[in-house]
This record gives sequence, structure tokens and C-alpha cells, in this order.
Amino acid sequence: MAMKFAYWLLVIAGAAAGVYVDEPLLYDTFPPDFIWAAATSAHQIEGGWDADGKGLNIWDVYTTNSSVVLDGSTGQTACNSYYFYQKDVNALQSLGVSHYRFSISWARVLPNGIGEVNQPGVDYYKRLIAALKAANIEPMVTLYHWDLPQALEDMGGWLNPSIADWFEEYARLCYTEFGNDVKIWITINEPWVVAYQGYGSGINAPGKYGPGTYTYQSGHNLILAHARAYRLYESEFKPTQQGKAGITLNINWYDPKDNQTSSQEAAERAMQFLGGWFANPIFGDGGYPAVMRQKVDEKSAAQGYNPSRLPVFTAEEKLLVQGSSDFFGLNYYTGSLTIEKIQDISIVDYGADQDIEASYDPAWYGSGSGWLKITPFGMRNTLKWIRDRFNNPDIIVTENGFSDNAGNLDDLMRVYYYKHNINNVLKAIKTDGVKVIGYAAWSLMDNYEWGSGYTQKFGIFSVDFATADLNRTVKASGRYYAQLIRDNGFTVDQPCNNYPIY
Ligand code: PNW
Repeated sequence: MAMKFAYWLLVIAGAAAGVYVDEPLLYDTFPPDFIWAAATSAHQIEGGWDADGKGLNIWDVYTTNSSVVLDGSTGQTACNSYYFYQKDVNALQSLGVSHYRFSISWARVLPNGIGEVNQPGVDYYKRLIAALKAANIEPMVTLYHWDLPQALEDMGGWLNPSIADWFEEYARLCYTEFGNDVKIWITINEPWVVAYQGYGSGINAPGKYGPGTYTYQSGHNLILAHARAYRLYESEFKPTQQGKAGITLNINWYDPKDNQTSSQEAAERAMQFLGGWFANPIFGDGGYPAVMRQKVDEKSAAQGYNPSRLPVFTAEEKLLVQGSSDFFGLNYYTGSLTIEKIQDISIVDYGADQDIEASYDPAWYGSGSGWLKITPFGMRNTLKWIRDRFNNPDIIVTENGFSDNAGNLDDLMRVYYYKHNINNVLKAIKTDGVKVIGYAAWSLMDNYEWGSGYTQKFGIFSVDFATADLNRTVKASGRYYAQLIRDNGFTVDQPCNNYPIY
């Protein structure tokens, strides 16, 4: 009793001092029919980079320069899921998930991005989907997870407004071929990463550099392409196939670093630049967020850009885009602390446009990735942020996960990460009335982590990259996740929850 009292005193004192406390856990269950999933993406797991008529994508080409990847590696073999997909299905089945989130490789089904269809590529996804169905697992399918056919990049890629036509053609093929079996479609994974890291800073494929210009141009085309794919589904496929389509945005939590008004405004501004950029046109009032409009317009004018570096939607485009998602796909990983920092007006960069500075609390647990700290409170805050600004939409957490470099099976930090992040999803549902309808762990297994190669492992299954069999072995986090799924929530006597409070 005295112990418990002392514990609560610590919790309260901690909160007052600005220390973030994840405990106590909420012991309760998720709604019935809650979607439990694990996630991957095509380029990160499939391998078979030139198998059976697949075309090259921008990551195949970009990584031929080994200096752009931390360990100089490529995704040419990865987890070899093109051949070993049954191992993935077995792993999923042992977890007890209801859904598997994977992506289709555009260049595998359309080697040139448009035009001729590669039937063996289509057949691969049919085999995968059939294997999932046989295991009683529903597919949740992403159309675009960063692997643009190189043939389309050669025509300007996401900077070419024609990409909305190209993407619509690709979406039509996928809905036609797989739509009878796929009831959840995600058009585009993380347009922010495509726009800023692919065409802005250029740290991802295709490695184009235009941090204050290409960023917004490609972002605009990503939104329009998404909307076209959504409207196509809505008008021609949904009436018979009866599924849902939506977009997935990566939004991490920006907390004000102190209680100054300028810091609170800076944190909200950062959220708007990261999430509102795509969410406001699609889920909000139909244009870019007011604060983004104002900052980029002002800076553009001062820098001699006319028109603004941030494009404008026509009235017709607004109608196309607004409301073009049946759910809000959220990828949440981490959080940071924010203050206002007015940047030099000469800097033409999406980052500088925000006039903020973000940092981490050194007290936060780290991970195998510099950007990823363990901040489970940010999960709940981000969910509430979406609820409040976008009219309480259905949300699917389409990614959430933790990296390490060791890749050990006894991955207790990952157990901690999942426990507290998922518990914050539960609190958001039960306490805050956020309509979260599903959750996907990133990732089913260790895989090709883009520019970090195989050095950062996000799997709840390990992959034995030392042997050609590439066998999948469950980690402690996978066992923990399976237990949560079996219980559809948290109970005191789950092995990893049952710590006494000392
Ligand atoms: C996601 N951030 O990207 C991707 O969807 C996955 O393909 C990837 O493997 C996973 O996260 C882990 O990195 C992110 O800067 C990219 O916060 C950037 C951030 C978060 C997620």
C-alpha cells in the first residue's frame, strides 16, 4: 500500500516536472473486429528484383551506387519473399493476425509503369493472396510503397503531373486483378517521405534535390494521384467489390518543449507541415493548412518566387481531393520537442519554411535508428490531434514499430515499445473516443531498411540472412504481440505485464 502510494507520488511528480510516464497500463480490451496486422513492403522483402519479367524500379537503380546505402547493400534478394512467401504466411498465422499489410511492386506487374502487363508478376500476388486466404488472413494492400518504375522516373516521376494518369492505370489493374479478394486498399504510403526524402533532400530514391521546390511539386502530384486512384475505386469498383480505400500518412508527435506560446505554436506548425500538408486537403477543408500557406507564400515572395513554391489546388482539384479516403492511415513511430526558431530567409527548404527547431529529451529511450525514440505518449496525442482536426475519422494505425541493430530474439526493448504504444492506442479508443479500427506492427520481419540497408532491424520475426533459406524466427516481441492479439487487449496476467511495482 505504502509502495503504491509512493509510486503514484512519483508519477505525479514526474508529470509535473515534464517527465513522460507511460504507466500505468490500461487493462481493457479492443473493440470486437479490431484489425490486428503486421506490415511489410514489396521492395523491402521480395527480392526477385529481375525475376520473371519484373521491370526496374527507382530503388533498384538508385542503389547500384552503393555509397547511398549505409552498408552498401541492395534489395536484390532481401527476404526473398517472391519465392518464400509461404514462410511469411506461416509466420503471420502463428501470430494470429487478422490482416497482412503488404505492398504491390508496380514494376513487377507493369514493367514500364504503364502499358504492357507482366502476367507472372500478377500471378505472384494471386499466389500470395490465395495463401493468405487459406490461412484465414485478409490482405491489406498498399499500391505504392516508394518503388516507382524507373521508366516513369525517366519521364520525371512524381514531378510530372501525368503521374496521376499513370497511377490511375496501375490502380485499375490492381483493383481488376485483386479487388475481389482485397477489401482494404492503401493508395500511397507516406507521401511526405516520397516528396521530401525522394525529391527534396534526396536521401531516398530517386535522389533528386529540390528541398523547397520539388518537395511541394511532387507532394501536390502525390495528392492528386492518390485522389484519382480513390475516385476510380469509388466509382467503378467499390459498388461491387465493397471494400475501402485510403491513404497512409506518417505523423510523428511534436510536443512543445516548454510552455511558451511560441513553442506551442511551433509544435502545432510542425504537425501541420508534416501531417496537415496531406491531411488537410484530403480530410480537412480541402486546401493546404493555413499556416503552411502563409509561411511558404511569405517566404516565396521574399525570395523572389512568383507564384509561391507551394502550389494551389484549382476548385475542381479540391473537389476531387476532399473526402478521398475512407479511413485515415497513420504511421506513428516517435516524437520530439519543439521550439520556434526563425530561419534565415535565404534558405529555400521545406524544413526551414517551418521556423521551428526540434530536439529529443535525452531521457527518452533510443533505438537502432537515430530518429526513433520511444515516446508512447505521442501515439495517443497524435491520435487525438487527428480526431480534433479532421472530424474524428476512422483511423488504421498502418505502421508502428521499433528498430535495433543487434537483431536479438530476446528483444525486450521492442516488447516495451509495443506494449506502451499499443496501450496508448487503447487509451485513445477507450478514454478519448478516437475511432481506431486497426493496428499493424512494422514489421513482420527484419528487412531492407532503405538507405540503412540491413543495419536497422524492425522485425518481430528475425530473418537468418546468413543462410540462403532465410528462415524466419519469432522474437520475444512477436510472442508478446501474439498474446495481445489472442486476448484482444491487455490483461494483468500476461507474462510481460505482470511486473510488481517495487
Ligand atoms: C516508414 N520518420 O518510413 C516506412 O513506411 C517503412 O518502409 C520503413 O521501413 C519504416 O518506416 C521504418 O523506417 C518512415 O522520419 C520514414 O519519422 C521516416 C520516418 C518514419 C517512418
